[in-house]
Amino acid sequence: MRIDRVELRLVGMELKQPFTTSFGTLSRKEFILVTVFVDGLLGYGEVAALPAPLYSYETTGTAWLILEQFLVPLVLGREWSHPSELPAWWKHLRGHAMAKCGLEQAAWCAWAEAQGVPLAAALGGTRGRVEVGVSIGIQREVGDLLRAIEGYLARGYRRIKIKIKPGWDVGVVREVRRQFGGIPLMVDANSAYTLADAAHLEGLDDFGLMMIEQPLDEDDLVDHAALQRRLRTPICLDESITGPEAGRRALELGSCRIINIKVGRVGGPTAARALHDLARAQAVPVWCGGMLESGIGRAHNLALASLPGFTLPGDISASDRYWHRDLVDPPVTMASDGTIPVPNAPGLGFTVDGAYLESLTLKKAQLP
Ligand code: OSB
Ligand code: MG
Repeated sequence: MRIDRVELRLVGMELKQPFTTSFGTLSRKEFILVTVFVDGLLGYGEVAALPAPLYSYETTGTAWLILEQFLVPLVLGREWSHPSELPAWWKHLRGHAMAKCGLEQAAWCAWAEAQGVPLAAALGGTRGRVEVGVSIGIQREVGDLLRAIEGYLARGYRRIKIKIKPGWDVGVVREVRRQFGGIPLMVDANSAYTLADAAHLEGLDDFGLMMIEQPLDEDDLVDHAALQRRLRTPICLDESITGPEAGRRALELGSCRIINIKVGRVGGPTAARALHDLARAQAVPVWCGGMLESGIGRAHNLALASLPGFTLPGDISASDRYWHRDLVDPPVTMASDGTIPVPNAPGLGFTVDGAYLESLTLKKAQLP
């Protein structure tokens, strides 16, 4: 197979409600969509990077530059037989996992289509449906949070994740437990704490949380290990797990007991699958994280989450949790039992609404 042409688009979509984490508020999603043209077929990938370097150092701007100047020139016109060959071509380029992922995803999508197999099957997925949860941002008042949780539980979401930060943590979790009892509940700090907060975080141990996600710094596996020794609540790492190697080190050090796998953060589907395999071999549960993706990134996440080691509900909510109108038609929908079916049509398994996509496109580049 050969990629003859790549199209990059900067796409802007308004979120239904602003999403607030310990690092800031997003009210609009701007992201890069990568389209590859392979032997007369199309493949789509979505770059997870946000407009500002708040979650990780990558941004839509850096990803555009790295794709245009380094990654796309490496792939144009070059022969391959399987998409898992591509990461070796850019292994010497440091970092920029999300930019790499967007291009690799597009190659997987085109390859699956060419083979006539669903993306999930191409990756080795075994589940027909995946269990999903919802990630709820920091609210103005606890009452707003309680109402939001009530609404998502009523729709059937299998797990509630609430974002926390200093000042919006133990007291809020207490209120949620008081109101909703033993629902599957977890918290995500996006690195808002330090080891000096360990005694305070021990207060979360009283609430039977499924896990606490990324309490400390991205680059600090050592302090996470120290914190995990003090907490009964399992630590789940997100930002820290930049690839399979980081996952191996974290498990060896005891920095976490659960891993959030985000395909963009780890550098693409091949790395995500390798990380899944490594965790599974050690019986460490993983789940699929999200970056407020459009239906295209969501389709890639669904395929990944169909792998057998994804045993916990993922941050793969239905399209209508984020968007008034999604890029794919029909949108991603969740059944009332809190599961989303994994598409079984060849390739992406969702139809991209070309005219709507065009209307959301802010910038376009054709390479070459
Ligand atoms: O830390 O998991 C995170 C969104 C943007 C950046 C980071 C995170 C998130 C989410 C939302 O939690 C997950 C989703 O629903 O896509
Ligand atoms: Mg997270």
